[in-house]
Amino acid sequence: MEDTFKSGFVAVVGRPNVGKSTLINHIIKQKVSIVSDKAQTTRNRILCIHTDEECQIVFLDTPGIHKPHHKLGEFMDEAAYQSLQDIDAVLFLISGNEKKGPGDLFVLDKLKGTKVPVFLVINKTDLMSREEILHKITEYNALFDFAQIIPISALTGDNVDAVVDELKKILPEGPKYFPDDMITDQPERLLAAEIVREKLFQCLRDEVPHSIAVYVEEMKNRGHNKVYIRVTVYVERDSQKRIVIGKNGTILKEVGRLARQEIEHVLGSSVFLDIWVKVKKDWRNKPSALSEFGYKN
Ligand code: GDP
Ligand code: K
Ligand code: MG
Repeated sequence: MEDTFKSGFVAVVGRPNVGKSTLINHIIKQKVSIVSDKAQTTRNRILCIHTDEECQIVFLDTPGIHKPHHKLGEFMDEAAYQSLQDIDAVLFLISGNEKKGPGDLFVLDKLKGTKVPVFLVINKTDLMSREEILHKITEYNALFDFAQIIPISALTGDNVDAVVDELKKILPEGPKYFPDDMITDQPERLLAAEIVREKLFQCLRDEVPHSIAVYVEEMKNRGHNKVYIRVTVYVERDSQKRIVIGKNGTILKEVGRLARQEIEHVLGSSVFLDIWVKVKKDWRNKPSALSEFGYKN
């Protein structure tokens, strides 16, 4: 029998903090190295590329799959819809140790129209009993016609290989789109901005203002293995600025600490992270502001 190489694009979706980044880090088993400086938006980016002897899987982020708000919501929603047209499968992640919430249901609703296989990944099984895992499977089976349900722990790595194996089964025959050693196309700036944005979501949880944009203003080397990064967090109102900064600056300090750690890990150098919060009124409804933030190209 002839060996055929398989390849394809897989969208990774799920509300914040379900473990998408942790899973991706585990799949590529090394820190993300930067391979390209090509300008692109944050709308439909490559999270990572898995390549082995049999297949290449390009994992894509689809940030548009969350509740639309204002103009930004429209742009992102369209992009999200587009991205669901050109892919071969969807990985839908949930936190198995938490009750399903509106965030999970919203994402699931968005997936209803897709024609490609949707895989449910029940993450954080290290925090669950066997009974709880079985219960989750039954619960979600009733909601959607999943191609497969895969319980994993992205943290411990338990059953993560099954994700790649199951995807491999349904991928079409295809070429190697990217070189073997390329594992992401994210420019450093966007990566840094994305990490800060994630930590904001993590620290603010439900309080996170919908109108938030993170922009890396400056990124430069400062001596050997030292990087200075200046980031601006844009919000629409003073009240939102106060939320982001937190009482006595505690929230922003924690965001900075967590983001710095992760950026250092990703870049492999020590980082001085300088985060500022600025109010830019109604930025989402101004097309000029949108293009400034990179949502139009
Ligand atoms: P994302 O927002 O979906 O990308 O989620 P992250 O990958 O950033 O993970 C959010 C939090 O959940 C982090 O604190 C992770 O360490 C934690 N986490 C992710 N996967 C697991 C898991 O399998 N088990 C446990 N216990 N924690 C996890
Ligand atoms: K996160
Ligand atoms: Mg993430």
